[in-house]
Amino acid sequence: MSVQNPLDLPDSDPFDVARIAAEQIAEKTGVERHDIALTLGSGWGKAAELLGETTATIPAHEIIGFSKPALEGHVGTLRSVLLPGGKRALVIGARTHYYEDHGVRRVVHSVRTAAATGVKTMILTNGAGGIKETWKPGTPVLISDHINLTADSPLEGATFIDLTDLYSKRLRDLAHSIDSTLDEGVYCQFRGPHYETPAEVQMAKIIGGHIVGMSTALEAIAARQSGMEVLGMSLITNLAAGIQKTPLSHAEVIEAGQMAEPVISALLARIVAAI
Ligand code: 8IG
Repeated sequence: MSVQNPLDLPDSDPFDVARIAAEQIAEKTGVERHDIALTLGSGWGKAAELLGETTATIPAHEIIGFSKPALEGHVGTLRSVLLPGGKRALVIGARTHYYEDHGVRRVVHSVRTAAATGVKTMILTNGAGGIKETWKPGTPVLISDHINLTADSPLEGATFIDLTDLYSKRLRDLAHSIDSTLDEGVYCQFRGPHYETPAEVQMAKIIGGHIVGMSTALEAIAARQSGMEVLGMSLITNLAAGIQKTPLSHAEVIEAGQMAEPVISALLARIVAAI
């Protein structure tokens, strides 16, 4: 664990670090406030180009609290995008995963920073495994709720936050008005980085899960704590272990993401334009 990152210092306040990060973003982008933020997970990256005009691109590690990306296929940049309607979007292409073992503060730092830049709508996207057999690789799904199986939380101390309607019904309805065929599902966040065993996938199904992944739930909790409205979307890149008969491979997951990317990115851009 790097001691250079102020989030790792026990007496630092993660919200102070997020405020400084937001000031640095304002300075480097020339944009005082952002309205919408998007975290683009695997398969969603092309949306950055389709949303509007990119007016600034910053390597995320130049901003306080951000880590260098750990994973191939994850672009470590923050972009400021001018949307057609005049709103400003902050596009986060630098996700720190829980399995990287840098602690939850670093996992949710981008979300807290987005809130500190003025963002009211947080869009969290990911690549994930599907439990519903009717979903094919390449299917985008709205997240309707989550089950957090990390046994961790971004909240520190006795901070009680209501998570009813965490994944905004209003924003899901809006997404449905753009594409009425969009299905919804409950996202189960596992710690990873291993994929699940078939028995774990069956457990997730029995407890009410439809999607298995390694991000998003902790970020959504932090987004709600910061008062933002959350829209969550998963790209089903593979059926979960045991649901699909063949073993899971990271290469296949990347390939399914690349195939679906133009279609789902265009869909996301249309949803954002309607917000
Ligand atoms: I892409 O099948 C992707 N991410 N936990 N399980 C979990 N995460 C994933 C999966 C999956 N596919």
